Amino acid sequence: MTALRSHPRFVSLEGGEGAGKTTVLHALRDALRAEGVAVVNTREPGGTPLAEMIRNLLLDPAHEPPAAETELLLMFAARAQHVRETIAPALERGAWVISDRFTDSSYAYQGGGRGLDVGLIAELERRVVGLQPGLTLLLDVDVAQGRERTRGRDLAPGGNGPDRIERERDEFFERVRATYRARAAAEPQRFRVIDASQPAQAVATAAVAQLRAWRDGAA
Ligand code: Z5A
Repeated sequence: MTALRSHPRFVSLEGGEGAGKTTVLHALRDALRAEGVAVVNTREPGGTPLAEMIRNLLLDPAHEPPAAETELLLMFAARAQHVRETIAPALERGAWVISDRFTDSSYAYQGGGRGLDVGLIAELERRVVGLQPGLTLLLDVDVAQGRERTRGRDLAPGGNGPDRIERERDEFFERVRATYRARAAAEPQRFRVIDASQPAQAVATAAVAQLRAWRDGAA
């Protein structure tokens, strides 16, 4: 694969910690299924058995911390598998695919957060992934507000505690957020930015409205 192809039935959700992607993922799936449309919900890193194993290597704080470059390449190794085994087959069957995170996360976290070369990320995207969502919904929320939400979840009884990346400092997540916002501003035809500081139901309603508007406009 050497070119980047956009697919109109491929939608990604992006955002920082506690943006509320999980609720939105379910709301988008339910809205499409109510119209009789086949939908595959998936996530990154992950989405296939092998990619989920890579996810565990990446996020479990018990493992040796990967170098930034190792982290980037493992994200792309998982993504290469995810695209070939889950996303492309679903799109070929005619289903919609909604992914909780995709390549924009690598630009935001490994590019913005870790400071890795954006040219390298773009090269990996073009040569290893070759696919881009037709629509990307960016759930944008203030870093402190988002982290407060995940802290509540992680520290609740039965919570798993913060994963390795969640343990980063606020400055890291400020760079992640700034990178997302810059990417959204640079690609307004693909991105829709949703104010994720609202209550969860309002965020989900806004996301469903954006998906419908985009689909009806793209059809
Ligand atoms: N990562 C990367 O670095 N590079 C890459 O290329 C890729 C990923 C693909 C994935 O772990 C980590 O991998 C992630 C990026 C990195 N880093 N971190 N940290 P993950 O999937 O486990 O983490 P996440 O995607 O960030 O999940 P999250 O923190 O849970 O965010 P979320 O899915 O958007 O939030 P949520 O689960 O829907 O909600 C979190 C809590 O907030 C929960 O208790 C909700 O009830 C509450 N919540 C959600 N929305 C609201 C609203 N609107 N009001 C009040 N409370 C809310």
